[in-house]
Amino acid sequence: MKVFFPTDQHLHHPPFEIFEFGQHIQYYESPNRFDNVITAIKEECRFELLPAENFGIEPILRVHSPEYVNFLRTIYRDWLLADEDMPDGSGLYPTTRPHHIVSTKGKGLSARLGTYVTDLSAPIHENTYIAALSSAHSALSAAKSLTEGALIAAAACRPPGHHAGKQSAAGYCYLNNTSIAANWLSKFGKVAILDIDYHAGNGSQEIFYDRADVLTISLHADPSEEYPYYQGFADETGQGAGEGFHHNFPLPKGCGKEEYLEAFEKALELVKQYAPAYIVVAAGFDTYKSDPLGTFQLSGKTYSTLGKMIKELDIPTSVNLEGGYYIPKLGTNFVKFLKSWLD
Ligand code: SP5
Ligand code: ZN
Repeated sequence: MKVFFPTDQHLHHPPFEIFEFGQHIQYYESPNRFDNVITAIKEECRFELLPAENFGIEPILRVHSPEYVNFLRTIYRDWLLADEDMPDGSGLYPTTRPHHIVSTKGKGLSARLGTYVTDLSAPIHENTYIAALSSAHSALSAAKSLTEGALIAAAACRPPGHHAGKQSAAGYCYLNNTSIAANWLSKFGKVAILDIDYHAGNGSQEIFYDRADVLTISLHADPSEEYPYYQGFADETGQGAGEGFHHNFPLPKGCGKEEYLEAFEKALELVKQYAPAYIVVAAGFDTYKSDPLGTFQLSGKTYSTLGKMIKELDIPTSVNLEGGYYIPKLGTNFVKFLKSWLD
């Protein structure tokens, strides 16, 4: 099995995020996550670890607006050039967030930050854009393997992507790796995105909400209680041509294996009915029992079960790493999931 990795992920390493009550805490989405994953991948000789191929900017611009991509590329440099204040190594956090109304008058740096960054867990640093690009390219590389005949391929994406919208960074995400890969694959046939991260895949939901050629399904903690709070409810089912092609499975805090598998079976039934040519999994492991950001109670064994159940559909599948913050077990959980296709 080919597992692609983003060559520039290490360039993005924010020192902190701003948590509830304004606490500055260590950035959960750290390069240590990636190191743990790569170590685990290297221990299994049936994985072939490969650097991401460069697909250029075009497949990214088919998902994200040019203004937003340009913002990611330039804001840090422009901030420095403008000689604006920034404590050493802090990175850029928005101080305003215009909801719905985005003024066409405000072209200043703070206006740009507030326009495109939705929350305080997606700071922009000097090389954030470069790291995010390489993460997207790793997802594209895995997708490409499927068109070359692979039944399974994976990408150790970092930074993750599923909270990034057409023009918004949020929740550790800048470019929506999974959506970029799914959109690229959609040229070759119908695609289903299956999002099993603890948090709702709101970015992917937004991106494909009015499309019938990419089915989006997300299983996650009920957004009434958990990030991203405003999206991921069961009655959000798509619109226009996309009506009926989005499904959310909000699950209660503390959800265990039984209840999770029940929802997962329903989700797979929907995938089966849709009969896609490809599946793209947004694979977050923050559903793990020890995850510091999650409350679900899944064990490593459950990830093998989930992998096997997807494998049984016999549809070419690419797996992109999303969240997962209990670092000591992140790599083994990812590997347990992937090994389902090898056994
Ligand atoms: C890709 C991904 O998994 N992003 C997750 C972003 C979560 N952002 C933090 C939200 C605040 C969570 N509050 C949890 C309180 C734990 N005591
Ligand atoms: Zn998550």
